[in-house]
Amino acid sequence: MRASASSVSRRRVVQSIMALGLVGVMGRPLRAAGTIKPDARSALIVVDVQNCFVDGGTLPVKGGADVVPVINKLASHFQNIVVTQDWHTPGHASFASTHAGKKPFETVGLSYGTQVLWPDHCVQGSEDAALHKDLKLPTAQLIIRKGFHKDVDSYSAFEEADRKTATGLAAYLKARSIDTVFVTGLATDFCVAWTALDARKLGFTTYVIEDATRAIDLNGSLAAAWKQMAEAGVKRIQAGDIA
Ligand code: VGL
Ligand code: ZN
Repeated sequence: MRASASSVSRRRVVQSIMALGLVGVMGRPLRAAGTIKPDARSALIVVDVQNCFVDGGTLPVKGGADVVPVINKLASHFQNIVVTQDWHTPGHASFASTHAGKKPFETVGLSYGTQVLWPDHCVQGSEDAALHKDLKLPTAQLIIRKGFHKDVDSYSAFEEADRKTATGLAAYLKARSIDTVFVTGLATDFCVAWTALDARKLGFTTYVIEDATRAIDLNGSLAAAWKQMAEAGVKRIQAGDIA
């Protein structure tokens, strides 16, 4: 039996949707696989892929090392790559050990607001603070270190936790005409989220590549971070979405 005109055109529509890879899976937003193409105005930001945040480190993030091969592969798609390092002084204000009677993962009030307290981690110049040995980013152009003021933390790669002190990253990117950032690394719900939220605030088109991140997830912090990022217009994508 010959197909009717309407069934032919319906089939064509279905075929072109399939060809574009626009097949939605369980409520995920429809997006063609491999269709986001970073250009000269795009930068990959690799947040805190350091020994401290993987197994054997001082503040290990579950599955943290799994992001390394994903990020190494993503790197080939980017002309601009920025790497960050959490880079604390000994006795840093974000360390529980600095505050008498406090334990890691409790909070304390500091001059700029509530601070989560962490185990001592990523101390400047230590092996713990070094980049993961398997991270291969030979084309990266900038390493930005943050959290080096003893009394102020800095989850964000753009602005310290006092919400006043800039790291200089925004000016660097803008001076180089970069208007779009793709954020990866550790941890999704702290340094990645704060970096992505600040990027939006500063006017960058902002993507977080979810499978190139891993989370700490402290008291629901991961769900809260994704909600805040969605509200701020951060685009949540997967590594396979990048062409
Ligand atoms: C981070 C907690 C403390 C992070 C840094 O990189 O997400 N988290 N310092
Ligand atoms: Zn830190």
